[in-house]
Amino acid sequence: MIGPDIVGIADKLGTAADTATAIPQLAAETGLDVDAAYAVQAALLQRRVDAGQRLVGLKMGLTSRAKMAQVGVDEVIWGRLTDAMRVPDGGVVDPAAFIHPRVEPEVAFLLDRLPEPGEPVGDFADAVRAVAPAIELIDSRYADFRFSLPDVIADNTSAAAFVIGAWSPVPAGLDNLGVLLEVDGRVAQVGSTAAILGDPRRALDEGIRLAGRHGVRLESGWVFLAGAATAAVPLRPGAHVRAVVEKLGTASLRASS
Ligand code: OOG
Ligand code: MG
Repeated sequence: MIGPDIVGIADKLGTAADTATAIPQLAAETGLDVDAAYAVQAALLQRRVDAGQRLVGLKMGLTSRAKMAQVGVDEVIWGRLTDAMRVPDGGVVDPAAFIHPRVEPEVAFLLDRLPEPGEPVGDFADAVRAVAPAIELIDSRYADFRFSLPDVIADNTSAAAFVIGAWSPVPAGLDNLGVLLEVDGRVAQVGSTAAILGDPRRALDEGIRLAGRHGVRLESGWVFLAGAATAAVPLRPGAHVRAVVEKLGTASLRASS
């Protein structure tokens, strides 16, 4: 049996991102299962590397109930981050470069010494050099921001851009820190780091395990986004967005008008 056209599907998704043009969902029609969807994601990353981008880390998706409920998919997923997706803290993004951008508050880890594949993160403080508040800008390439599990995996879990605030040493407890997402100075979402798999540190264990299944090993110096603590909100032109994480500080971005 001939399987789905992995590179052809990656090209469709890559072009949709490059031209900020939504496409219809494609997993059902092309017979894409979860494994084939991760193969598409890898091909999509290769396309970016061929265009001169560099892999700088991984991101988790749907590690909180709020996110699962918002998109109607209830499996933890992971995606890839490149240098071109990084926006400096306080930087400006052009919403017109995206299809229907949304922003969400996250916790980022700067990876240090990673355990061997298959080994759990024994001492988190050894595995992680620093932690920071972050904002992820997600932009599903599918029309109406609607997708199935393999669709969203193939689409690199809607990854589009990210902002990381100042790094700090890992504090004693990360499991119940208050999280706010502010838009134009008003609170748009309220949550807690407890929403991220009970403790964002668990997201790292999951990331190592799930990416390991596809032969991807996390590396020292990589950024790791643990997943949003709250639902995402649409990014409107001119908006000023700030994520605040108790003890860790803030990360912000502005959308040009
Ligand atoms: C999928 C990506 C989810 C998160 O932090 O949960 C994600 C989506 O919502 O489009 O990045
Ligand atoms: Mg996210």
